[in-house]
Amino acid sequence: MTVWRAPGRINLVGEHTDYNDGFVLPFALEVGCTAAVAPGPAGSDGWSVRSAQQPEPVVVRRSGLAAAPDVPEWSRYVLGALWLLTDRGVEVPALDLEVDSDVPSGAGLSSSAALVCSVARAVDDHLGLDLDDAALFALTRDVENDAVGAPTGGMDQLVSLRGRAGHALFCDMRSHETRAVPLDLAGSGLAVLVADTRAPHQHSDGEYGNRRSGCEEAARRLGVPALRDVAAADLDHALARLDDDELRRYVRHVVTEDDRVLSVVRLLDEGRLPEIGPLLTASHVSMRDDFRITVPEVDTAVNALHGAGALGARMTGGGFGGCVIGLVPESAVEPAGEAVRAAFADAGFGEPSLFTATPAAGAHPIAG
Ligand code: GAF
Repeated sequence: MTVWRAPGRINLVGEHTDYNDGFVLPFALEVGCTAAVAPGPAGSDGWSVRSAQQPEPVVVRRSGLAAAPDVPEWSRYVLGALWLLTDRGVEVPALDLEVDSDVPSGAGLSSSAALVCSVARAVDDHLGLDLDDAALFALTRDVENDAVGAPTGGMDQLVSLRGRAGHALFCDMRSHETRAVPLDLAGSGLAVLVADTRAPHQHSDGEYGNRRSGCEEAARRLGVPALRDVAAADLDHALARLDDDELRRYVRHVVTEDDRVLSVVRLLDEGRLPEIGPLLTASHVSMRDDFRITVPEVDTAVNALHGAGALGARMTGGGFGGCVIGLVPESAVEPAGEAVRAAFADAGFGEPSLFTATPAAGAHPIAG
């Protein structure tokens, strides 16, 4: 049996920039998904998938994606790697797969990337394929885009595969080159406090796709391959060339967000972690006012964190609910958590879940 674990993630800054070929700065979490792969029982010729979080196993015949049967969505995140490897000419034998995740689902912490990446690494290892970093990344991104049909941008898979303990991962989403950047929270007496708002992700799939196609349309009208190609210094000029207010707001968010990622990376490289706070907050304001992907629960949590002494706070992930992060002095973790709880109670929102997050390792094998 071959067993791998891959983590969920927090994105420190750089939201909705990945599918614009831009920059992101996520870090891997302790929570993750464990995938175990074993040969199928003698005489079996299919693939069987079990999840500790799902009541029914799923068993399918071996095939490529075009011949894939209709199966529950969760299992497509697992079987996707097998379908796509088959399409790429790999003879995938009968297998039994088992997955078990402790990433809260629907919280915007990338439970799906943890699932996809743990399976891809375990299958690669079990079959001795020895896929390189680029091929593993392409496989995991394609599982989500092609086998599941979610038009996501690849950041989550990249950090789940390549994250490093004690570091954030600076990713260039055009070249897919990555560099670990020190994020020594304890050394600065700071903590990343996470507030899972548990706000329902209403319409999030359609809204995500709309933002993505809006950005692509703006790039087309501006005559650039992607919004990454609009330099921050040329932003005003680019905005003046667009007559659609919605597209102008999208462009302003993406261009300024790319710039914020570069600024945060520069500060971290110079050992100036406490100074990134205002950039995190500016990112939130841009998501709220320009990209318009926040919801009242998220904005309430950000305001409460600021009121309780956070150096900066922002929503993390795709938006329309999910988690907020606050960069807070260690001594303020408890009161800041209480402030979020109190603000939620006052607003009549459900109870949020609060925890601190430290940068952990990306996908790694576990003794089977
Ligand atoms: C989701 C997507 F999966 C990522 O690719 C990214 O676009 C993110 O939303 C927003 O930054 O997590």
